Amino acid sequence: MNASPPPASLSQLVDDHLLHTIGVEPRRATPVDLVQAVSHIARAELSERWVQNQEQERNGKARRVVYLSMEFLMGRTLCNALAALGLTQETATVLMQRAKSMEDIASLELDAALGNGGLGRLASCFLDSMATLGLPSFGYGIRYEYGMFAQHILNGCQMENPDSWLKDGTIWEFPRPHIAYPVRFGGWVTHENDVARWAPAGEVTAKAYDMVIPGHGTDKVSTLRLWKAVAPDLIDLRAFNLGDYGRAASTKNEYENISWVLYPNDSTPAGRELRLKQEYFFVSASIQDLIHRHLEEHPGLENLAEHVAIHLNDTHPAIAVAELMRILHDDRAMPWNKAWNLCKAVFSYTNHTLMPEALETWDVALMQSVLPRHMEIIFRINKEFLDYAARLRPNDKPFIQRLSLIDDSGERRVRMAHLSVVASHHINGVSALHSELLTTTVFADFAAIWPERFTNVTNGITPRRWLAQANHGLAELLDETLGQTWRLHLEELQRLHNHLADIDFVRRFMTVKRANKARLAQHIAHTTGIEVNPESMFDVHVKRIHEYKRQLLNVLHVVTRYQAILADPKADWVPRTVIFAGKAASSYQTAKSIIRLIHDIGTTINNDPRVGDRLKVVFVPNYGVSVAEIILPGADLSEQISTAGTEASGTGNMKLALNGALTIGTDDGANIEIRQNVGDENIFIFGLKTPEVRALRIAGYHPVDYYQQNPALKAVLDAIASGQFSPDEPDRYRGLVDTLVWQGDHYMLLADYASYVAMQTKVDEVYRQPELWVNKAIRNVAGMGMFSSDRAIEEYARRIWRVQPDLR
Ligand code: 26W
Repeated sequence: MNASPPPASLSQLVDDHLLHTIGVEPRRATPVDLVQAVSHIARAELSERWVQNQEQERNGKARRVVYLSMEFLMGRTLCNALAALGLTQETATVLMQRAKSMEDIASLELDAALGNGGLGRLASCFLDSMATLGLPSFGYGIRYEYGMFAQHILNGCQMENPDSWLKDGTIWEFPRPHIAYPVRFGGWVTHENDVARWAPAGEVTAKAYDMVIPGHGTDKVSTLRLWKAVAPDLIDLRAFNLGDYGRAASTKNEYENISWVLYPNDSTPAGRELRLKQEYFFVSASIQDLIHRHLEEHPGLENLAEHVAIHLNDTHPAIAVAELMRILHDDRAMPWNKAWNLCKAVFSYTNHTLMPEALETWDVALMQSVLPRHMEIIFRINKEFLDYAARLRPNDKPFIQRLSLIDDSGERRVRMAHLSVVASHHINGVSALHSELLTTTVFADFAAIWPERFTNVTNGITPRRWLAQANHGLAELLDETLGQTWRLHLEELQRLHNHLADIDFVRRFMTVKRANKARLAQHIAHTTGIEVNPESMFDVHVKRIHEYKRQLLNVLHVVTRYQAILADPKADWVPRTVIFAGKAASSYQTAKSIIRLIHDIGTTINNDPRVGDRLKVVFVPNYGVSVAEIILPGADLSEQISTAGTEASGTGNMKLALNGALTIGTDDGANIEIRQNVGDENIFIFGLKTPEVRALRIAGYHPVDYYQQNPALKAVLDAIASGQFSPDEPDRYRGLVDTLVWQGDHYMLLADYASYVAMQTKVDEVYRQPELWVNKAIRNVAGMGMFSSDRAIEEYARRIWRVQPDLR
């Protein structure tokens, strides 16, 4: 393991950094100074490891994974870095000597929130696992100046504030001023003797900033290289020299805005020119960079596929296919077929959503104007592919139309998912169900042609952040019970089954949960002003706010319970605190309205003296990685209630179960595999299954029937629609209720309502028996071994990338 300096010398190092790097007298150091000094120590160690690692990889001419992702939700770095470097204990001691706690110091760091939700966090968990497994790997993304917006709540409404995470700089990045590439846009293409020449209209420079990703229990690191857009000096200077500073500034901005802001949308593609430019910008820089590094080690590009595996994290980087073709064929004169075969040997692609509205397409005209040569390349790829398909099924025009990379049904659009599939040797979904649905629905025609390309890799999460770091209490208990190796071999949690009857262990498990709930209650009080009782059941629903995730179904249950409590206050109610958190895309009005409804209902219920402690509803603001680290360990019940067939996987479900929460959920995404791993009796599955959802849609779904036939449901919907929770504006939620009762209830909340409410009653019954509950909670933790991102990355490495982990 890692040799770490003893506390005395660490303390000395802290003083040195305070004096020389930060420039303060150690005795007068503020907490901000201290966090900086400690971070510098970790940074220096990471830097050393990075240099060694790069050297080894160069010498070994290692085959590398290149992970292209528009999003990385990194969260804070300090605690993770200290843990990976084996410095946590010593640092805590040194800080204690200075009357500071690690938690207080660590919480001063801002989250790096360069992502929207699950897809971005998955990318960060994967980097952690790639480093830990010693997989030669590079993540590439954008160094957004502004990440995911900060969410504030004003009178129950979501307000978005810019996330200026770089305003004071970040200590964790390594600027690489000499690593820079030109990225070109627009212009036109000419053809001469079969050779295309692209004359671009504009150019921006991509500059590299590296984040070093430490592996745990190893000296290995991985790199996250983020690109910043900078106007080329030349353009600046021309106007500048003419004394036209205004124009110089505006030209500069026009180019540099490419890396300014993360598109805060996880459901509908933005479809805007700036987004397309972002995608091409980071992809082009990354491909140029990987080619440059390849050519440092090899004489040519013929063997590129033997040395790099390029992974597309969803279709956002799919333009990489056309970019690599352009570089190989146009710039380096490789014959088209040879270049295309190389592409197919290099790329692989993960799909993260089945929802048709989230599948990316680009207007052909827009692509022609921003990337004229790439559009031509896509047309040629399409033509050759469709010729091939037509030979397979002659005279089947609808088949060809369905397969085409170009959607001709209206304004012509490029289907980025089709481009990704055609170019990839492997395509995977993110849970068993999702991968199966991919091959039977959106990609059914492709699966008919190339069944061998389609596979599944169920998502995973890193136990280092989501258990060791987020839940010190449980981590310590596991260390004492199982030893420390579960961090790297999560399947060892299985051995907890041997401790189910160990009264001391069980009692300590309960004590840990109780302490985590107290910590969460404090956070709730601090951020919302609402006092909640840690003795009550903490019922947690945290994730992006989206209709398909059905926060509204949870709300229906809450109101049902409220009405039932009022009707029968003397019944033996299990006290519950229902905890929501999550952001709504800024333009997604329905999601914002759901946030407001949660607040309105909370205000009514929390202040109703007839309810007392039996029910509380809170909304924790600004959900993100660091807030999740507080909420997840304090949860008793995990809400995973998407309409069956809509949630590709979910990863919050894994994080909650790993922290000892029981799941109430539908037969959807990774819930199904969680059920298989924890056992049917330790999870509360309800509602329609995917085929039943489909059958009901086909047969004709009439939500109004459910409304009329279920008096409890009707009472709940009537109460919301009539303004019982919004007396100052009685019609505020009529529209929301109408979408359910009268406008088709697309996500079938009303169809699942009865079985959901019944299952919640079962949850209460189990919770009333603390020994039974804790037994199930322990079995959940014990069953989570396969949901480590290490397992997921091992599968990618072996089955998709064919890369050998350089093991520990
Ligand atoms: C272009 C707009 C956009 C941006 C992001 C559309 C769609 C996305 C992502 C697909 C949203 C996302 O985060 N998807 C989630 O990915 C997780 C990791 O695989 C899954 O666990 C979630 O089920 C899936 O919703």
